[in-house]
Amino acid sequence: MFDQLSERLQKVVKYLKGEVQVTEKNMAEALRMLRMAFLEADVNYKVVKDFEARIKEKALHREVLESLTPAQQVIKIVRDEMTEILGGTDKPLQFAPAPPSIFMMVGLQGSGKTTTTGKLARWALSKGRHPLLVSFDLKRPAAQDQLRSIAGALRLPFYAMTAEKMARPEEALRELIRETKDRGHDLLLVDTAGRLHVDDELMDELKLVKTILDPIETIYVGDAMTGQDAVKSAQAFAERIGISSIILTKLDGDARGGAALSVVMVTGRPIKFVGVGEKPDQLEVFHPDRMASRILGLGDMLGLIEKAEDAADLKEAEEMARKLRKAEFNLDDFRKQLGQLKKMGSLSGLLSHLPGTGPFKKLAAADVDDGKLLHFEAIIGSMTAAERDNPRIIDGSRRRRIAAGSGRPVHEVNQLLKQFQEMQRMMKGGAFKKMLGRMG
Ligand SMILES: Nc1nc2c(ncn2[C@@H]2O[C@H](COP(=O)(O)OP(=O)(O)O)[C@@H](O)[C@H]2O)c(=O)[nH]1
Ligand SMILES: [Mg+2]
Repeated sequence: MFDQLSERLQKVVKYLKGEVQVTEKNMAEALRMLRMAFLEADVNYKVVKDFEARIKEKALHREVLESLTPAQQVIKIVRDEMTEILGGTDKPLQFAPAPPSIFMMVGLQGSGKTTTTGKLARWALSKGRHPLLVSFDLKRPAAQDQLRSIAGALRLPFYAMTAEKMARPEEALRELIRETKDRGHDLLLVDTAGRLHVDDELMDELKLVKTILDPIETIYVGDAMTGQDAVKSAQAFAERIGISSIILTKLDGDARGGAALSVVMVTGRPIKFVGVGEKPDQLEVFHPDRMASRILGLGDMLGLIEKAEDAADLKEAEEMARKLRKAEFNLDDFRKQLGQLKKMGSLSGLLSHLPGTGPFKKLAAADVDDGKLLHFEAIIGSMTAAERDNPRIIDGSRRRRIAAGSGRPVHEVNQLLKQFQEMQRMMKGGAFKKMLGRMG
């Protein structure tokens, strides 16, 4: 995957690593190398130009991260920009609030729609969904059989759509949705016909189906090996039908990477999965940041970059550890802890992975989910500074006031205080101090 591009970009990384200082001269050389690598990878020209401009700008005004050399900082900028090009943060597929969720697959013929429909069904199954598969490719009889046999291999039901039914498309599609619900499916995966090129007849047909089905996801499936052609057709589908997500297939055979590096910027839609082979399990969730690091061959530097980014968090964690040792831990600290739960996993979760922390396992099990986290924050937010500092003064009437102030029931206030006390009690206990000692 992206071997050729990766090789070229890793040369740039190596070049920069060899430089102690970032000068105008070596920066220009690095940018030249980057530009060449991208153009040779068949990346959209405009994307390359924007990318170069942003790297230049950021390198000039780079924030100084201690523990990274100037050259490493430039590498980090390149990585961050590549991540942006690939879509930035992870954007998972959407599911409808009221089932069934409908995913409609669109794309040119041979792009991998039918295969990917099967792969996606398998993935959804592993996430506890109950998909139903249907194919709207009615002209080629083989298309129905292909999806039917994919469904069979997954032991999933297949809905047989026919040209006769589709003579009255509105009725046919309503019946399909009714069937989906009646059979208890929460996900309908709709495979569609493709053409060798974008044509009006197909676009009109797909538009009609989309209007009636009103899918929560319209997924463009593109063959990465066709490079900029896949990008152009993605753009056409985006403009004429409207797409919400992209899946690129055949990345296993794509050494250049031009489609992946252009399609998000050109269409404004995220890549959510990539196909890396013909087999049903050869579908990978797409993570822009990991992909950027992989292409740049930054396995070794990744830890370093993360460490630099985490430096601030680290300082805070050290402060927390000091408080824990002295058992000065109050509700303000507890709140900070809650805030970091999401980011780095909870303290208790962390403890549960260490040897000799049996007594803390219970606390780990009591971890709060995201919704509760918000409620707890609201509750602590309704306390006075004195209450946060010394929760022992929170008596019955204070509990009722806090509950009213935060819009949460009293029992939840009690629950929070109990959880806090439990944590405090454990920290004061000998086992915890011994363990902190072992951790250094
Ligand atoms: N190597 C590889 N082949 C793939 C991938 N996805 C699909 N294919 C192959 O591409 C061909 C066309 O796939 P198909 O699903 O029939 O495309 P459709 O016409 O869009 O429905 C088939 O031979 C698939 O096995 C992939 O990720 N990697
Ligand atoms: Mg097909």
